[in-house]
Amino acid sequence: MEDILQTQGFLGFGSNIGDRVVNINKAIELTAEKCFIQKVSAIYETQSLLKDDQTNYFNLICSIRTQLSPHELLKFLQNIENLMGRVRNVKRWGERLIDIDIIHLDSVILNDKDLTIPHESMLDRSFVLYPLQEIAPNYIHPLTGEHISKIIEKLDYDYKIKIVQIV
Ligand code: A4P
Ligand code: MG
Repeated sequence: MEDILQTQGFLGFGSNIGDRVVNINKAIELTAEKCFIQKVSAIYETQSLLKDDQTNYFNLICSIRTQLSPHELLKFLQNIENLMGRVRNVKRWGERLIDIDIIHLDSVILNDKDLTIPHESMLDRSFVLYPLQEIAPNYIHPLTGEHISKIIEKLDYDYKIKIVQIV
């Protein structure tokens, strides 16, 4: 019964300040307090969206199951960002200690002032799509109906994505 109530989804983690591996691992550990972590992708290094002189980002996707509603999940994840000391930058797409985005939640289609699911920019972002394909190779986007491999094929730019080898 409990399992039926759980939503399956994908979260995206990003960091480009401080020890990026430590930050992402810490954020996953805190996420696990209210979400069952199913699969975790490798860490991918990418150039910033602004293609400016910010430090490269480390990005990762994980699949989860949770009993939280979409807005409860957003609040919970924003609490983690705050708890970890994220300072919100006035500059759009400025650097950040940790960013946790809800990429997809089951069949949830939502677009209100606080939350858009699936994540509105996921189709253009190599650092979402490659790790998502790694852990969900049969992923189909709920709005376009497209297979993940097709979406990746259509990407205009890959933000110089590469897998980070952790030693
Ligand atoms: N929000 C709406 N939908 C969602 C969702 N699905 N998941 C709202 C999470 N949040 C969602 O987010 C701003 C508001 O988005 C929230 O209040 C929430 O209600 P934020 O984390 O406070 O600020 P932000 O992340 O700076 O905003 P924004 O514009 O959403 O930025 P993005 O799209 O998250 O991009 N470059 C690389 N290489 N890798 C990255 O991960 N990330 C960003 C941030 C910039 N450049 C990057 C990367
Ligand atoms: Mg964000």
